[in-house]
Amino acid sequence: MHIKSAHFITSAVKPEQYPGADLPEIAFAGRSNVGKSSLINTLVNRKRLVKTSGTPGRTQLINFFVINDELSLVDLPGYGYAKVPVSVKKNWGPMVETYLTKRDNLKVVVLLIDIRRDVRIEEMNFIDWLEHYKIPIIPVLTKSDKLSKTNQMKQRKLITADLGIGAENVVLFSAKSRQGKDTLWNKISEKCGLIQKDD
Ligand SMILES: Nc1nc2c(ncn2[C@@H]2O[C@H](COP(=O)(O)OP(=O)(O)O)[C@@H](O)[C@H]2O)c(=O)[nH]1
Ligand SMILES: [Mg+2]
Repeated sequence: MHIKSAHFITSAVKPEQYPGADLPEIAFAGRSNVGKSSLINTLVNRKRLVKTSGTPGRTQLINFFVINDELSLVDLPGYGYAKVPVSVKKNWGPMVETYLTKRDNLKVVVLLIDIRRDVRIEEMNFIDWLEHYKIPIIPVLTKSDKLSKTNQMKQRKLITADLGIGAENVVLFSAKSRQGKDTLWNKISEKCGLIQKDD
């Protein structure tokens, strides 16, 4: 994907605050600290389009970005971070569910899971829920550089078995080495009906 422009558009907590819905949209979801901001920055070749978090789980807003005036990217607030106040946790579900069910231009959810971790109940519930609403998912295993190639393959096998999908359906990604960047763009482009122009 050749990135000509990448802009922050707005932050929202409710539908009235969402920007227009005329571009195909991709949402990114995952637990706090999974590497979501870093993944988005890597995808769009920007160091700080999305802030990487010193205090994970604090940003409880839905952030919208536009890429090349042709694609909308959405950074969903991370879930499952223990230090987030209960009041903030309570808002996460309804806010994200409203977004996911009401956004007509949403094409796919990129679901991030740390390659070193097990699949937890939150992720299983979230996946069931996305499937129920027929929202396509691209699962991504983040921070692949933290494991040797052998352990990457082991974890991929374990995690995809837990998710009940084929091992080839998951993208191994590293913001550090950029592993998986082109593969992920290809999958996103396919879901959004974009014509791929490589760098
Ligand atoms: N080694 C390594 N560290 C990463 C990678 N992606 C993110 N991190 C680190 O993980 C922490 C959380 O990253 P961030 O992108 O802010 O996660 P977010 O909370 O999901 O948005 C930061 O310290 C990042 O530098 C990666 O691919 N490899
Ligand atoms: Mg973040």
